[in-house]
Amino acid sequence: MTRQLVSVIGGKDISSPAVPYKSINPARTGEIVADVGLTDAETFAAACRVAREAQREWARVPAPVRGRVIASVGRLVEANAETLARLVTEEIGKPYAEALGEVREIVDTCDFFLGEGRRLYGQTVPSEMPDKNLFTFRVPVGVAAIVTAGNFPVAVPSWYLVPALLCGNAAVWKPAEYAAASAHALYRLFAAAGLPEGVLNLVFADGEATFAGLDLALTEGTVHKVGFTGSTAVGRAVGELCGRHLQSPCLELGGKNPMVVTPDADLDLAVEGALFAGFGTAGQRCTSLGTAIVHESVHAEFTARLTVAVASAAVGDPNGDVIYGPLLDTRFAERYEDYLTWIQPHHTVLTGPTGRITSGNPRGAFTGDGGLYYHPVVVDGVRPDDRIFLEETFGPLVGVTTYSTLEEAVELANRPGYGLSSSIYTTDPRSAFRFREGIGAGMVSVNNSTSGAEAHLPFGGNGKSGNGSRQSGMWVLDQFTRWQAMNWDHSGRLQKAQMDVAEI
Ligand code: UN1
Repeated sequence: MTRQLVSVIGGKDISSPAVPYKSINPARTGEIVADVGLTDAETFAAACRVAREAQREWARVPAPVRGRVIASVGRLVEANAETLARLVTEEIGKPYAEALGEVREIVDTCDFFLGEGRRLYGQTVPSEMPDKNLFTFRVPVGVAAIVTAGNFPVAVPSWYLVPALLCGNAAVWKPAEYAAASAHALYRLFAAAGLPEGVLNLVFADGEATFAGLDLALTEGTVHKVGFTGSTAVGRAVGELCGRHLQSPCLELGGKNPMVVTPDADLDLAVEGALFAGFGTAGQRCTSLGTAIVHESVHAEFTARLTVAVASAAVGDPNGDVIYGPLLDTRFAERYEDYLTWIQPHHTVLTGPTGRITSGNPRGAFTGDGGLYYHPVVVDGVRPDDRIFLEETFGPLVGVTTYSTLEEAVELANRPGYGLSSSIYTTDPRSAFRFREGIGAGMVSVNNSTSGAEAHLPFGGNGKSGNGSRQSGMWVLDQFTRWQAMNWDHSGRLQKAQMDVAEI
């Protein structure tokens, strides 16, 4: 029987209003994974009110005890890892091995933050006056509204939810509709870990209801931090909305992530890196490779080897041993098909057909059930003003261009104006450091993939990739707490800062 899913607010299922939505299996588009009831803006705002109430109590729970709840979340996710990963594979077509890795990333995040419950350090700061003490405290922000994409339907939400809850906030989580079943399964594991009702709420809503609901909640003062992962266009709108309410959101947006290949690079490694970064997850990571910027002296060799590697990579059933499965959802497939029209006559497609794999697929993809499978595409001869060079395509497509000096490579790498991830393949440490200094990205890999960040380094971007906010590790604490400064004068007299400074 198909799953019937509705929002959960204050621990209760909210079945009206419920606009019907079907989450489908992208490997078999006739198969419904869940019937989802999408709710409206008023219900979104109601969830924020419930969260606000629950948050006051939750903030009073000692942080080490909150850390124990996070530890239980980690244990429960670990115990249910295979079931959760299978569901992710079924719902968004992510190969099972990758889905299991994604679930692992939740456990890693819990491992990191359960200990933070015993730290959450503040500071003592010297005063300019005698008999006066200065302190800082981390204070929870209040309610976090978390709006997430479906390409990482469980790991990326946990990057927000785990630290937000650990810090003493409540959360209203609005996942992508097309990943509703995966989100609901993760929500249930959080709830089973002993979170009080109302501290975490799950709201299924479309974009319009979410925006209107957020606007309402921000006006009412029941949301204090918005976390958003998704496209640059929507992120801009979220940023504008938050700005009107004097809030700075945590924005994790798109990427056009470059890889530079220097003349001295290990080309086998570079090709393997390009294959994984460009085609892993069907190129649908925000950290996926966009353009390979290859030194002109190794361009012919690099493209020849990459073409061979791509030709032998299996695309198909995400339960099998494949590099990637179907695209996430029909909406994404349609958008990707539009990006394919950006391929220009001056480009050279090195890999054969570019569109949907419909029949007679040589790569072993199971096409009979309307799976959203697409050919891997490598486009050579990309120029810096091509749309394919400048914009994120979010599909299995990698562009290739050449450079002659490292300065030029850095300039090309920065040109699209995104700034999430980047990589350089080189055996020369000077090139690696010069690249790091010049690149505008928040993340730099040397001899490694643009994608696949570990869950305890700062994750985030600049420019069109975000507003400079960082997720993961201790850096995300600054998103979910605010610094409170305290001064305590025990001199018995009114000492005035700047006016009563002690003289030697
Ligand atoms: C995303 O696509 O939104 O670095 C996040 C990576 C993953 C996360 C990607 N750990 O590729």
